[in-house]
Amino acid sequence: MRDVTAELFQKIQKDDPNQTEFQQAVHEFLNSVDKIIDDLPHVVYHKVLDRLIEPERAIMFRVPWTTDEGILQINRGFRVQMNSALGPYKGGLRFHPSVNLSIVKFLAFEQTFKNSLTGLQMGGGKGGSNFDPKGKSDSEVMRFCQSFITELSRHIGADTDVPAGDIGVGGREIGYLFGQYKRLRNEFTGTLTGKSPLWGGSYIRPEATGYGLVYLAAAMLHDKGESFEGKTCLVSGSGNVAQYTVEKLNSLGAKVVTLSDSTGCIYDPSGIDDKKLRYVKTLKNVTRGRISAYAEAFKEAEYFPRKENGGANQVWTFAADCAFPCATQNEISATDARNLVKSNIKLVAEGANMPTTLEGVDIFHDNGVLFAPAKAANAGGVAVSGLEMAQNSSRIQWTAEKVDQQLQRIMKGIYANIRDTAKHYGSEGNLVDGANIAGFLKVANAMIDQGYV
Ligand code: NDP
Ligand code: 2IT
Repeated sequence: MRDVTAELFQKIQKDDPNQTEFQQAVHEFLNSVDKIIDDLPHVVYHKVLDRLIEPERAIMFRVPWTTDEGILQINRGFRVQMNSALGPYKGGLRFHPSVNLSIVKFLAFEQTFKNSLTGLQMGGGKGGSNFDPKGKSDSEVMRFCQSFITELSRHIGADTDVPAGDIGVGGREIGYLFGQYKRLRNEFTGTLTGKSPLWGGSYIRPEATGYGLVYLAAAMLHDKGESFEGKTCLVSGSGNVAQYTVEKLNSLGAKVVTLSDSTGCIYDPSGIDDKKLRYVKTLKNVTRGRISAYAEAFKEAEYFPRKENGGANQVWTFAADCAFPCATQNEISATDARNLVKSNIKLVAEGANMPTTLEGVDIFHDNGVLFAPAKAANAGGVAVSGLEMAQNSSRIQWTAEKVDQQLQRIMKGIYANIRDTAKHYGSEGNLVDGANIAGFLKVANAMIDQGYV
């Protein structure tokens, strides 16, 4: 790294030594920006860089709630309002026991550039809680959501900050959050996205991240004269993003052979077809069971419990053409990346946020794997959230076909932008550089126009 970027990185290491996920996201970003910073007007862009890594605002609050047995509970809530240069803060809420300030900051940082790449008017933010929805009743989740939004409602609004879902926050939670927000404010506005299309949501929002991921990956393959027809694919996770990734891959003639959750993974060499996918959707979205049940329902599949104490992630050990990490951050280590390269993987597209470690990304690049970084590849979800905001502002609802067409247009546009930006700045084929540089320049130029705030 050059002096300016190295100094910035040392600063965040010194200021927040425990924020390892945030440091990782910033490190990857600075590595890309480093390649162009000397060619930009010096003081101007340096001064923007040091503002970009500091959230405009970070809110932390307590969330008191009670169990069905009446036992008093407490959790921590967060909202990091990272950057509003391009529009109201926009980004999801994550409910998972691992959530802390480092994770919310890394997600809000990534979100800022992702939202910029969509071409829509959205700033970057992220929030959540260390609340664990697993094993909680519907009424416990409802009381938690009502308490969470009671505090957060002071800080958000349709023109201020518009939250949505992420890990542990889907349609059920958005409904509970929206209902309480409406009572508190006495207004029906588009302050949350991911709402049901019955009452203000956009068609295709649930599908958007997975579909968008496959649209972008298809555009990459198309550039090489290839398609998904007949390709074997690995997908990790089994939640929202994973489910709709499988659905779109199936429709394009690919065969998906894996899914996973935090307890282990399944391998189904005959492929997770649409009938089996319906089973997964019920298992995960309705009965909220474990993926191990898949191997009991379908005898051709095998279940592999997750190994304790690290080691290789089993999902990435099966032979395939393409891989789609759709669970969580750092689920592809250097060892996992080497395993994928050994089995001749052609393409890796990130559905989750930052699922590949920095070493893993280098291994893919060094071995000629087509690699689509999260901030571009999974932007379809927030893009349709942006379209939901537009529909809410104009108080109309578009058809599913219209939203899907817009999503395809946006994902193809993102791919062309990051491919061409990488080439323009001497990093041809490196879409990590393409996404970081394109995202950075748009946000930075807006900040300069607005007086470096
Ligand atoms: P869901 O809660 O619907 O599903 C998450 C899946 O990942 C579950 O299978 C879960 O397993 C697994 N998982 C979560 N945490 C871990 C962990 N620490 N170790 C192993 N497995 C884990 O979330 P989404 O599908 O919405 O999100 C998945 C990823 O996609 C996240 O990185 C999210 O940030 C990203 N993303 C989501 C978007 C969206 O619109 N929802 C948009 C863009 C990105 P288990 O059930 O056992 O916890
Ligand atoms: O990481 C993400 O882009 C999301 N969780 C979706 C955010 C949104 O506002 O739709």
